[in-house]
Amino acid sequence: MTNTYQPHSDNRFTFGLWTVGNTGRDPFGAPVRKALSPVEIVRLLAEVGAYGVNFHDDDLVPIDATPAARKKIIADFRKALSDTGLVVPMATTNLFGDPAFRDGAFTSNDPHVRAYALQKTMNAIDLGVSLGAGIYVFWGGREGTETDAGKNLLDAQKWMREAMNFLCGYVRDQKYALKFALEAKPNEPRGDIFLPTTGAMLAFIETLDHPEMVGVNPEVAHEHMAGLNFTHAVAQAWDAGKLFHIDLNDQSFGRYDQDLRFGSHNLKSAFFLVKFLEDVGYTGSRHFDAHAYRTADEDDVKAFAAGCMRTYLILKEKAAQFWEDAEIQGLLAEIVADDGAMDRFKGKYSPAKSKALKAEAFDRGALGRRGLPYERLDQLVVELLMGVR
Ligand code: GLT
Ligand code: MN
Ligand code: MN
Repeated sequence: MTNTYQPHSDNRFTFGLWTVGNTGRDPFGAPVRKALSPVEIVRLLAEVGAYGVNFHDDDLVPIDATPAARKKIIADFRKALSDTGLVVPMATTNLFGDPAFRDGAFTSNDPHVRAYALQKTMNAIDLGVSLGAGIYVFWGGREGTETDAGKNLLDAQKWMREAMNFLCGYVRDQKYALKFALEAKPNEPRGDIFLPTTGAMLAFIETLDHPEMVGVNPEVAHEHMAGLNFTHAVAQAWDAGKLFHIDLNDQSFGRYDQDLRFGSHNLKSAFFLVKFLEDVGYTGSRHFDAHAYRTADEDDVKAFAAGCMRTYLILKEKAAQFWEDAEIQGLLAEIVADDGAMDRFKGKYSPAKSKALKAEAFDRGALGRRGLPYERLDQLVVELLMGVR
């Protein structure tokens, strides 16, 4: 590996404790790797050059830990952070693992579960903030249904809104400098998860009491599972000023949630994503929410983590090359050419403009005869990615 693609703290590359800590357990088989302690994971991430580490409350402190055990775990974790220089930019709550959440957390039909979910989240927010988190992710894996016979869908929306409003109130009350990032997923583990896409989350946010505190955490795999274009979702979030965090991984369409190494499946869409993030100057965490193949041993897990970051950096270099490539830029200039003749119709509505536009004669046939060299342009991008340009 060359040094050019060495991760740097400016890249804001982060991993969750649950990502490199994944033991390979799946619905069909037992763990294949030993469970690493949070301290061991921090050391592993430091070794491969990551910037930060994120966690769910239960990843760091087991849900049934005694107060004494909790204290020791947190102290050891803090020491590992200061020994390695890793930071904690994001934290989140596990609202899906415990059997209590079998029918959801904030949208469970049981008011006791809904109240417990709020309590668990407030405690987890305290923990995350105490370790430095500035972003708090909400992934509602169990918020959904298998059958719509048993849940009032409008109540579910209302409960979700009330929970977010309550927690925004809590954060404001504590004077925490913390923002929320909502992560959508269409299904798995529920048959259908509520607010299944980034677009749905963006619309929901506008119904909250404090929309300015809440943005999104789009995940590559989750939009790809639904057959959607992830970069388009990210662009919409960016345009709305809501791209607070991002989960990078990969996924092939029509499969279960694979959480593959970034760029390992669809290199071309990974390229357009990296290009977008670099073009707009996204400065948030680039969080890899992925895990190694079940065939991996500990060394291969390190190769997996290093690979996520290296692929990102290589694609970043390719994105710069895209802007420097004269032939590509020539075609782009041709595609977006503007002779200025339509300037008088652009921008805000005015009665005079609408009148002039209605009177304009358009040559519809000529408009339709104009071809666009997208084939040539795309082939150049493919060749750039294949390393022959
Ligand atoms: C879980 C899920 C991810 C979420 C994590 C945050 S946990 O692994 O598959 O997409 O981002 O709760
Ligand atoms: Mn996922
Ligand atoms: Mn995720």
